[in-house]
Amino acid sequence: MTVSGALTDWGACAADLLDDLASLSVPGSGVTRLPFTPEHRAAVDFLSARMKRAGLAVWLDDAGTLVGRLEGPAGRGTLLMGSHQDSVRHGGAFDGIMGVVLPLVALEKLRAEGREPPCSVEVLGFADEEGVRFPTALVGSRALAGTVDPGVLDMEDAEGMTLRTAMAGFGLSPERIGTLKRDPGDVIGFVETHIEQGPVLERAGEALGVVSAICGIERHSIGIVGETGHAGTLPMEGRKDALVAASAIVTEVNRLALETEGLHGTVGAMTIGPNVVNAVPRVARLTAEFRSPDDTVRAAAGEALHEFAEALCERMDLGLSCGLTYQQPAQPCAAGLSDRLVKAVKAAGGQGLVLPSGATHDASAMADLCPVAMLFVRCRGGVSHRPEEYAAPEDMGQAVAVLAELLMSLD
Ligand code: HGY
Ligand code: MN
Ligand code: MN
Repeated sequence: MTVSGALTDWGACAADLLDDLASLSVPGSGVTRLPFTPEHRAAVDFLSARMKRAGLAVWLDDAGTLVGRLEGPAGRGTLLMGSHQDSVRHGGAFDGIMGVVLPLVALEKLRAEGREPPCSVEVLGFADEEGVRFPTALVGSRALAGTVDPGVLDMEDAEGMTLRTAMAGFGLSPERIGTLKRDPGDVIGFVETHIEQGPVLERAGEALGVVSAICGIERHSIGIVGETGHAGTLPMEGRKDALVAASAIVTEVNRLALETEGLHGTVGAMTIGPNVVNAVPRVARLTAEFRSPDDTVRAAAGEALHEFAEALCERMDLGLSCGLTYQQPAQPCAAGLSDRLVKAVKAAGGQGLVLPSGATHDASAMADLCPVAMLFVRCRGGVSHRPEEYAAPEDMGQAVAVLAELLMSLD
């Protein structure tokens, strides 16, 4: 904690906490903290202690969401804040977790100034937003919104462990995730603070921005089965090479996205078998992801890809399984809450820039429960999902001040 007289450098305080949290990771480059793992447990323990020290009541709900609650005046409702604790593999130290730390530090700031929010406040740390370990995502936020599909509990990670088993092993009762819906009558809204993960604020010379809308996303799991054989003796004619088909699908995802306005398409994960240098690949498993601010554009791309894969595997006499495993519609942010954020950003010296989000967030799921707004923090070089991801302490300090003023504006 950096303290100079009565004035605390809240940005430096946040940076110190994020430094500590970044070490709660699988060893290796960047941060790797997947849901329902020892690293997740270490982050929950670290944040719980800090929340208790800030005077919050703390618990872990049965979806694995860490909740820190500051009770406010009766009948004044609750403002929910927070983001996700999980990271991608070899990711950055800010994506998600910064959105748990900054509202917590904002509450510490108000407490240090002897100011009490005019409503109850909860700081939430969702377990799994990235969907890296299991082929689903937003389980925690969807549980609070009452939209979670219990079927996701049977989804498996790469080791064959189901989400249900992983959650039970984390000390949770996963069968209760359908009971966690919050009362919309009590929830004022959800405000998520997040690193921008793009270059817009840096190019505009702005520390903070307010999100207009969050893009939609869908993910497809694709499995291809052919025949293996000796790389030197199996004739080229008529080979049933699963990787040749997978490569054509990767190229098609890229072509669709390049040729369609406002569409992003990515194959980020693939495995092949038997994966040996001198045998023809028999199986290939890959995930194809499409994103767009326009849901019809995104869905059309998903359908086009399915048709392409079916025709290709028919031609090559290969087995194909292709299923949509995750989707989240595009989501505009709420005008009222966003306007309050813009006002607070301007009061902190910013322009109050408003920009769309190409990344997806828990706020999309929370919008089924309550009004949502997002505060973006400048991201150095627009780099994210990489160890070099970085937000400056002074920008985080401004965000803390904005969140504190937003809370006090709810009077
Ligand atoms: O992939 C995303 O947009 C987010 O970081 N989960
Ligand atoms: Mn991310
Ligand atoms: Mn994120």
